[in-house]
Amino acid sequence: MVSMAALANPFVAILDGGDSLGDVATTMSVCRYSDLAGLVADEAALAVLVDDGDRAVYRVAKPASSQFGDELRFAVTTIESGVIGEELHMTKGHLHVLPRAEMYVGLEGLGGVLLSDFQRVRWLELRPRSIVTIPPGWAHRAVNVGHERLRFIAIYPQDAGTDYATVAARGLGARVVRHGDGYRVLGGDDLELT
Ligand code: M6P
Ligand code: ZN
Repeated sequence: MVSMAALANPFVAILDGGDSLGDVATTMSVCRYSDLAGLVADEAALAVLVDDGDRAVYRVAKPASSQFGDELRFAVTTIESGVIGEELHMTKGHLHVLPRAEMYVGLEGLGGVLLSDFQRVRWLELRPRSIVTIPPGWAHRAVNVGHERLRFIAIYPQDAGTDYATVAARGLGARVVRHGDGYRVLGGDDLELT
């Protein structure tokens, strides 16, 4: 039997529509334009935005970290609406270090998730009440394609780990750009975009 000392405490978090997780101790991280250097198609457009106040592109609220590797964790991510040149606001994107899955549950706004296993690229729309599944081995990036903020919950194993270097070096094989009032996914020639 597992000793009592080894068990984490169950808890409930209540989303209030803002960044609060109710009574749960929360850590917030903020990603600004400057944090997206090296990841966007139009670095010159990014430099202008960095000089012009370097606003936050997205923020992530998580319960304060736990020490147990076999727990599930969650994060609430809010991506503001906007573009960098033509490219829509997005997360940095990462691959899990371990072969771990993740799920995104849409709360507000219109967006999508770009996924790549470095052979194939997938684009899955993320809207309120959508559940996007990210299998192990697929790098992933969320994109806000709407005109309001995009907010979603991510649920993943605590020990998944985030490898940013692979996505920075190889990209995700596609970019999501504003097209009229909507958007378009531009895929690389050598990749199957489905
Ligand atoms: C989701 C989850 C988090 C991630 C966040 C921002 O909430 O996937 O684990 O940190 O999006 O994405 P990134 O880490 O790629 O900046
Ligand atoms: Zn992830």
